[in-house]
Amino acid sequence: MSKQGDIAALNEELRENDLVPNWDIIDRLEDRGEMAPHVWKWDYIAEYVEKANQLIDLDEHQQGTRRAMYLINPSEGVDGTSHTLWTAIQSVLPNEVAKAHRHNLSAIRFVLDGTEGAVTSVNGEEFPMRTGDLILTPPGSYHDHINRGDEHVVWMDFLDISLTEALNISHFQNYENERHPADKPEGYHNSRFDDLRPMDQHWSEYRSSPPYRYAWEDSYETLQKADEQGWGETTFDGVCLEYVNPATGKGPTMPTFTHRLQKIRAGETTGSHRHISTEIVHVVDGSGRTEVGEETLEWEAGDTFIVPPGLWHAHQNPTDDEAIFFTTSDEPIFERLNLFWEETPEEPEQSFDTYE
Ligand code: GTQ
Ligand code: FE2
Repeated sequence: MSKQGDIAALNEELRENDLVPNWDIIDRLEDRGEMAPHVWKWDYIAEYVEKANQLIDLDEHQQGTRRAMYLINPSEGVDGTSHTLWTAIQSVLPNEVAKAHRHNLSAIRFVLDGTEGAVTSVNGEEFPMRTGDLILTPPGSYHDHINRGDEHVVWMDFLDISLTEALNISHFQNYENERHPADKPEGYHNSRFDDLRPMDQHWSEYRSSPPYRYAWEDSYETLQKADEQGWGETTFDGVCLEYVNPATGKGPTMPTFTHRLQKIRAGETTGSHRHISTEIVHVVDGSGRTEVGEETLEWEAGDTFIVPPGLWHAHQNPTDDEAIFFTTSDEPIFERLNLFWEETPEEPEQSFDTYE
């Protein structure tokens, strides 16, 4: 017996009563925009850093304001750098303070142009900001940035703002004073996570990595050792190491995102793979290109590019010099939700996925 009657009228009546019919919306659930590959070039970013340095006076803005510019994804439907992360370029001038606050967002700094005397203060310890350093600001930790040097300091921020916005939980709180007291000696946090640790050390103090500084000279030296000694080699990412949580010795770096240091050797072309996670790649050194889906992204030192979810990609370094990447991935979110997948030419993804 076939059904009869006015479906459109029923649909309308349902909506008037705060009900939505599945039979009218099911097609739209997959109708999202696709993120396109994109490169942000350092040459114009550097110019805008200078302009912002000249125009923006932090003291004329409210306490939590930063001289930070977000790398916004031009793809429709992406509100931020990716669906999960916001990346910013931030600068602090000599004698300037970016005032104390805290938030439930996870944040990290990767220093692009370090200065003697520039520090980020996290939960009572001042961490020096030298070029190439990675410094963690776990959720809930008070932090301010201060520059006692003679030159500006410039770094990249990575925060999980797209995610906390989607979950409607972003929360910021200014500290009662401009600076949070920095009463801990330099090296306090790193020392606590060294090879020898207190007998009663409990990790519950932090629900993520602690405040921590991965000094560039150590990170880079380890990457070079990994290459020379033949460990850390990967099929798709050159020589690739993860910045681990010092409390557990394992990744991810932060609860919702993780960081890697990569080396694409002179003349190397990596294998091609794809995954549901998004990668934001900052080129620390070298030049080359990355094939992402149908596009070829050309990059050089200082540039930042994005590898969208679900697109096949391979890195190429056709030059005689190494290329170094500081890479950020939101893979931990998918891992924790049991949603992660990766596909390689040899191992096709077995579970169904929505990308063709
Ligand atoms: O430096 O504390 O780019 O709280 C965005 C939010 C930087 C910071 C950002 C922040 C900060
Ligand atoms: Fe902050």
